[in-house]
Amino acid sequence: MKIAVVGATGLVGSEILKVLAERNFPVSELIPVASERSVGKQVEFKGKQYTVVSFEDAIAAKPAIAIFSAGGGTSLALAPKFAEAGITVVDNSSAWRMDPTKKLVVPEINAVTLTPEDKIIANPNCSTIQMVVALKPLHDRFKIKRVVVSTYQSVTGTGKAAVDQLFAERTGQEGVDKVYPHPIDLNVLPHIDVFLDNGYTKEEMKMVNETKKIMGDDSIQVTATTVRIPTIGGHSEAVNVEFENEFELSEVVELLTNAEGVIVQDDPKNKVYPMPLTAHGKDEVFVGRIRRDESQPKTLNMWIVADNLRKGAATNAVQIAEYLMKHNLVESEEVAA
Ligand code: A2P
Ligand code: 11C
Repeated sequence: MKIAVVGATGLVGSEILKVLAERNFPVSELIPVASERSVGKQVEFKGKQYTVVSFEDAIAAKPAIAIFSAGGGTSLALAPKFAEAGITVVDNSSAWRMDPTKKLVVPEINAVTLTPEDKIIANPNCSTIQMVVALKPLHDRFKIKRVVVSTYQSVTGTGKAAVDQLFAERTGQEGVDKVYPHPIDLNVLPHIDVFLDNGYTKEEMKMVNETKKIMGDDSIQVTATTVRIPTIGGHSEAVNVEFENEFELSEVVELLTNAEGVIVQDDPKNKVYPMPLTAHGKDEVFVGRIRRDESQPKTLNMWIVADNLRKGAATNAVQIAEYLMKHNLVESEEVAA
């Protein structure tokens, strides 16, 4: 299957290339796309070099699927052009997520809703994806009433320039562009994306709104505080969940242990719990510190960690592409033949 990766030179884009290769996605032709300034550059895929092309050339090559990770503005401008040409877009940006005509997909939860008419499919925000993967099996069993989440998010969520800022601060390197308004090394910023009129950040409201849409349940109440920390391996989340129904802790652990895409790492006596260092490069969502909230009934605390560039972005997008291919939901000469 011909696959275009728009934003192939970026952090998520490079991860998409890695994940496509690792999962042995049957790529008959890779079409890497980036901004005009990168056209002609080389990217590596499965040990071979591929030349970055313009979006016009990518559309002309008629891939079956284009996985986008080039920012919201680029997606708004370019995804419809790909879709009009019959190419199914899986978009990592926030551009289309809350559009009621677009699906917001985490394969373990709602890929079954996809049809061949879905030409622009939205990939949720990384901090939302890892949370809902762990929440869904619990919601199905105990019905979630309210979620209070605080995040500890990796600088990789901001892109290459942010990783450069962190390491420049750490090594004293001068002349590197600053993408955060304050130092990030040895610091913590309670600020991800822009502030909105209600005092929350856009990242916080993504967690509120996207959770309801993916779970297909507007009654779930979510409140979030999203925080950037100087780490690179993944995003961590302290999640407090209040259920409608009473639960047994052992059943929570059992449900999470059996949940697709979840690995329980919960042996605090032996100092076993999820961390960004150990989640780095992995496709699963790791859950630990599972315990009852002793301050009120029917309420649980847990700690969720995942590599935001993998399950939070590249892996989720590639899993959507795998689902589309497996269920014949895209226009592809290879599939039709
Ligand atoms: P480029 O490398 O040419 O700037 P990151 O978030 O890690 O900074 O990556 C952003 C990705 O989006 C890069 O691959 C970048 O390409 C790409 N990109 C930015 N603007 C456009 C655009 N207008 N068209 C296509 N790709 C774009
Ligand atoms: C971050 N969650 O960590 C953001 C990055 O809506 O896809 C992803 C932004 C998005 O900064």
